[in-house]
Amino acid sequence: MNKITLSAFFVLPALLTLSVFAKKPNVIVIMADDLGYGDVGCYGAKPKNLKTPHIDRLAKEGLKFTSGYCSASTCTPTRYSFLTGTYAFRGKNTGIAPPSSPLIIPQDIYTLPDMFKQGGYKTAVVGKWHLGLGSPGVGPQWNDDLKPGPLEIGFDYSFLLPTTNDRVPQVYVENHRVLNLDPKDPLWVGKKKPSPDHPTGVTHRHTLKMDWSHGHNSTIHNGISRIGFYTGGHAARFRDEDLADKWVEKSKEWIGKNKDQPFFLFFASHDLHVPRIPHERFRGKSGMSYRGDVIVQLDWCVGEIVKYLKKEGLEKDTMIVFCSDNGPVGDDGYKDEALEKMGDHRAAGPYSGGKYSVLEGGTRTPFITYWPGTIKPGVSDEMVCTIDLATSLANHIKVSIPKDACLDSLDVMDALLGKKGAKGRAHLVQQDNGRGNNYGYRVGNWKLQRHDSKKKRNVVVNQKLANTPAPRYALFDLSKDAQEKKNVAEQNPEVLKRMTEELQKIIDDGRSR
Ligand code: NG6
Ligand code: CA
Repeated sequence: MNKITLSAFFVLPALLTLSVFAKKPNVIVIMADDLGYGDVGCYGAKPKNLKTPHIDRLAKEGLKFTSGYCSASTCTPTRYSFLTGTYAFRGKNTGIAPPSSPLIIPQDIYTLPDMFKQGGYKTAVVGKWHLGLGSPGVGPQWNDDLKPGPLEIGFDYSFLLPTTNDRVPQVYVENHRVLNLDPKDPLWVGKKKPSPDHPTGVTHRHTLKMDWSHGHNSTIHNGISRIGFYTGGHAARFRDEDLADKWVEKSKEWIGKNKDQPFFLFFASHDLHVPRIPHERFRGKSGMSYRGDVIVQLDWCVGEIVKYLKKEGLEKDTMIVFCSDNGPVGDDGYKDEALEKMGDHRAAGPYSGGKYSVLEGGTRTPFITYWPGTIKPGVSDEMVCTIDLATSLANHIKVSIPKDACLDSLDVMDALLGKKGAKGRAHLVQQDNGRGNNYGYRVGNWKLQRHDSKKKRNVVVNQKLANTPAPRYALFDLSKDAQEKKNVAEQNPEVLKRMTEELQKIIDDGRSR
């Protein structure tokens, strides 16, 4: 080989590799908690002081989806599906995770972060986890290594609120360890009162800074009683007020350290989950209750992330997906005046139902893709779901997902990028909580509701349970009836039959990809 061919032999592949890598965007998924379709300005929020300029900017300069979904109307199953690309009803124990839950994503399952790592990315999760920690049957060992957890299912770094902040304990978990835990003051977490005189939301209700309305009356920390009991770990405990700041701080820190190769960051905000405790500087900003103020706080976080990307010169190399884990809820267990101060605000936008429900308001949420220079600004009516991100992004960065993984994650990348004529999903299964409850099934403008759970067989209208029990199957035409009020099953027997069978087939087949 002469000199020229020799150098071409080495340099060309290197250049090719470089150009392939240059096209791999960093990906940040910002997942809000309990944020409804109508809760932000760009999706129609009207209250005068409920301003969301940073989220609105993502929508204005990116692609705003009108049919963007999460796959379940509660947190754990949506997050399970987002990270595994598989409908949560196929998995075990995928309903709302209790404080002592072990990791519910089996370690041998191929995940979204595995996919990114295969594609040469660095991966991190910062914020609310709520997918359990520790081995099956054992659960979290709070004073020891907390594993398996995110690091065992594909993340290089994790900085977590382990469950959800209305559940104990209020400590950060960085990688395998509770941060700042003093071994002389071990952390104990349990289901039962640790001693007869342990103060709780029942015995010390008068001392609470935010009263509970249902559940949430066990151990008190920071003047707020929670689900579950704990003692110890005092040096490790955080203030609810500081969570949002911490997520931003840790995200910036991690991006700063990892910006020289492609990265994937799952920014899992705790806003607007209960207890809704905004930082002091956001109090009263929305003119609504704390529920409004934490929306303003969430918006601030989005602004900080974008500002940081700009500062680091990463804005054009980074795709942001903004979404939510389920629809809105008013009173979710604390007396925080969310419902009282809602006024005319329609948290679920034009839809009915919300968190816990298979009506559109339960899973249709704000969903925005933003990638300056690549995604053309606009609005898309294509149907996309958080469950699709695994396959869509894999195909984009040229990673092939094993055949037996991400069983319900469809490639809708062209739709996410707003390419002309690109199609989203043709069908979507929506679920409420764990296995065997209720389903929604949307195909085009048709929406089938299937109510399996006897105890929940009620139609949720505007976040209140209506008296009329729902029939097992009901059919709605979303083009005329976004609120799912008029069951047209009898008038459309063929559609009902077809959709009922299709839904059953998707469940029975064990996969839809
Ligand atoms: C419910 C809690 C609710 C919330 C939800 C999980 C009670 C009475 N209700 O069991 O407050 O924590 O679980 O929300 O305890 S999620 O967004 O994480 O799914
Ligand atoms: Ca949630």
